Amino acid sequence: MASNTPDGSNPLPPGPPDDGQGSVVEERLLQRVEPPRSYQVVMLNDDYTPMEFVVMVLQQHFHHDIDAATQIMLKIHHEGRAVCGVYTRDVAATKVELVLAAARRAGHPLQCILEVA
Ligand code: TYC
Repeated sequence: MASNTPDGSNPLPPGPPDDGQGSVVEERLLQRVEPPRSYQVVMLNDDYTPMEFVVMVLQQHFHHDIDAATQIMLKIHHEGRAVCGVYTRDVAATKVELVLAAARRAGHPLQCILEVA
């Protein structure tokens, strides 16, 4: 923007350009804002973590009811993995941390990971 004082400073705040005709032209800037990426928390099977513990984790940390939690636990048990939930990155990362901390505290090797959904 051109300055309009001798010392080069501009006392006016930046704003829409003046077209010199008494009207103001506002430029429309093309803004593309990408939606935030989604991240899925995936739980992995192992041979040692008790089924009841996995169901409890799915209820407490992912807010599944007992039936859904049991279905997801059985899917992990049979297929090796299942998605527990889909979140923004920070929420998903925090859930992974909390689940791993709870599992270690209880002495279980349960693993869960974060993947781009
Ligand atoms: N496979 C475990 C067992 O037989 C149960 C289990 C399910 C473990 C899901 C981990 O993410 C898991 N006790």
